[in-house]
Amino acid sequence: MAFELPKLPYEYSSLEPHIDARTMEIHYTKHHQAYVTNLNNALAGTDGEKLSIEEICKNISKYPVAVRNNGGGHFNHSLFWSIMGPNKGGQPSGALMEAINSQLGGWEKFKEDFNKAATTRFGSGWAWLCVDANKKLCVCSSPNQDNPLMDVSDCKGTPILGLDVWEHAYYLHYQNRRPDYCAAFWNVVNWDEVSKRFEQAL
Ligand code: MN3
Repeated sequence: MAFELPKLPYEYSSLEPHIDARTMEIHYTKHHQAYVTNLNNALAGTDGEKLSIEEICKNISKYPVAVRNNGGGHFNHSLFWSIMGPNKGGQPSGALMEAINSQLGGWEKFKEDFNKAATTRFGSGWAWLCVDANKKLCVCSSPNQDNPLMDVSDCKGTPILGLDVWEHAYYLHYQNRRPDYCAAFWNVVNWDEVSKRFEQAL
């Protein structure tokens, strides 16, 4: 079965003023769609067509680079849309907040480390909050469309929060001001979804 663009759970304009509607529309309908189309083309006629995107990522070293780039792009953007939403932001609660406090040095330290991962990633890539193999939270970044599920990744784990720092994600509104985009991101994080992913990863 071919991979499909997941439905966006809100309007393009829903994340304004933090992420503008035009950026959302192009990002979703052009960039993400291209990853899906190119992934399907790269997997056509292979056993990969029967697998989930997570299973493919976990064994990505066995696939051609087109699957790594486009499969990563599909997984990463599907996660990205889901962990944002209108009227979100604030802080997580419950078990996730307790884990941030006990494992990542608290809320402010976590935000600082995540922002640093996002702003210092050279070129294109992603910043992540993950649950690692020991069920502990960790913050890291990856280049291009790699992600922590991939067996080739330096940073490994189950991503529960991700921030796209490719220029296509912010250039129309923020131009070269990646730190401003990273700061604005906190206003649209859907912590209920991140918490759900945290519980599932444990
Ligand atoms: Mn993108």
